[in-house]
Parts: sequence; C-alpha cells; structure tokens
Amino acid sequence: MSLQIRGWKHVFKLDPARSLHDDALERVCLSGTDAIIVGGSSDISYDNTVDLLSRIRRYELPCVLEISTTEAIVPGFDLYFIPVVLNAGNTEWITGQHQRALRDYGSLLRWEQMIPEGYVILNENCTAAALTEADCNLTEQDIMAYARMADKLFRMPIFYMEYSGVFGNMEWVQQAAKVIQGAQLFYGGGIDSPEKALQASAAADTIVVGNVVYDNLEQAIATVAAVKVTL
Ligand code: 1GP
Repeated sequence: MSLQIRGWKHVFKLDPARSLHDDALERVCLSGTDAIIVGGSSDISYDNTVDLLSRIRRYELPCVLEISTTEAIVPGFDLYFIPVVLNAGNTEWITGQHQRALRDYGSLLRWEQMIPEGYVILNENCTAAALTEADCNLTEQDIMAYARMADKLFRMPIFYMEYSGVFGNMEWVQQAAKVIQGAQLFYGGGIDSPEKALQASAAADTIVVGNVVYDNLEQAIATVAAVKVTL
C-alpha cells in the first residue's frame, strides 16, 4: 500500500510498555489525529507491540511502528519508521543495529513501507538520550547542520526534533523549517495543551503528542482540534 505521510499535521505516539484503558484508546483513535505511532524507549517487546497493534486495528486510522529494537519488529503495521539518531554518541543507533537487521532480514523487507527518520535528540534528560548517548549540548548552528544532513546530504524523508518530555525551543524548530527543503519536519516533546500544540504546529509540519495521553487524556485530545483549526 502507498500511504502518504506528507499531509500529517498531528500524530499520537503510544508506548507499548505503558497501559492505556480501552476507553482511552478509543478516544485517541477517534480523535481525528492523522495517525498513531507505536514506539518507546524502554521495555518494548514483541508481545506488548503485537497487543497494542491489535487493539489499534479496531479503528481505521494509519498505524506506524517506530522501531527501537529489532526484537519487536512486528508485521502488520502500515509503515515502519526507522530512527537514525544523528547526534548519537553510540553508533549502534546510527548504523549498528540497522546493519544487523538488514543483514538478517534485508531481502525480506517491503521497502515501500520503510521510512528513515533523521533524529536529533535535544532533551539530555530523556530516556532516549541516555540510551543513545546523545550529544545534546548543541547550538542552533549545530542543529541546522543536522537538519541539512538529514534533508540534503542523506535525503531522508523525515527530520525529527525530539525533545521527549519537555517543550522545546520553537525558534530552533522554525529555523529548521526554513533550512529544510524536501524532508518533513517532525517535532515531539512536552506538548501537553492545545496552546503548545498550536505553537509547535506553527513551526513543524507534524507534531507528535505522547506523554500527555497517559497524564491528562482531555488535554491530549484537545491538542488535535488545536491543530486542525489551523488547517
Ligand atoms: C516522544 O516525541 C514524542 O518520542 C512525544 O514527546 O512524550 O513529551 O509528548 P512527549
């Protein structure tokens, strides 16, 4: 199937390792969001990923797996996002795991479903930063260089500014949007209200809303309408 991510303004990211009641999942899936990304940084297993996919599949919206461990590559998603952490200190997260996965499964993959993400992790206190040993001590110039690296040098379809857990520097997101020509700019981190959703959406092409789904469902659902009224 050919699924267009280009028009996505808002996506929810759900963590297979965290529990979400059926009623809450229904509200998320019927919220009007453009898609669900399934992903997380710790305790992701094949079983909890299959379980969450099968529950999301009761609804019609697109469902993407953001692969964070080769042990939990579950068939049946619409698309697979492959993070390449450009500022990782540990090369496992740039090409290490990717090379091994391709060595083992490369001939079996349906390439039209695989979408690489040029990732820059910008919150030094998040789990993903610790895991990847990311260098988060970056200037605006450093970040713009990563934006160009993803967009121009590697021609990745997505450049993802990841502030997971905190609301980031929107001026930097706006600057990245100016620098990028072909890639789709994803922003994620700390969007916990319609106001922040609107701000982030003004800067990035696609906003990713995660934690607030678990912390305050009403606010999470309200982020969708905030973005949709800007359409
Ligand atoms: C995390 O970018 C997402 O990968 C969303 O971040 O959980 O802070 O909303 P939050």
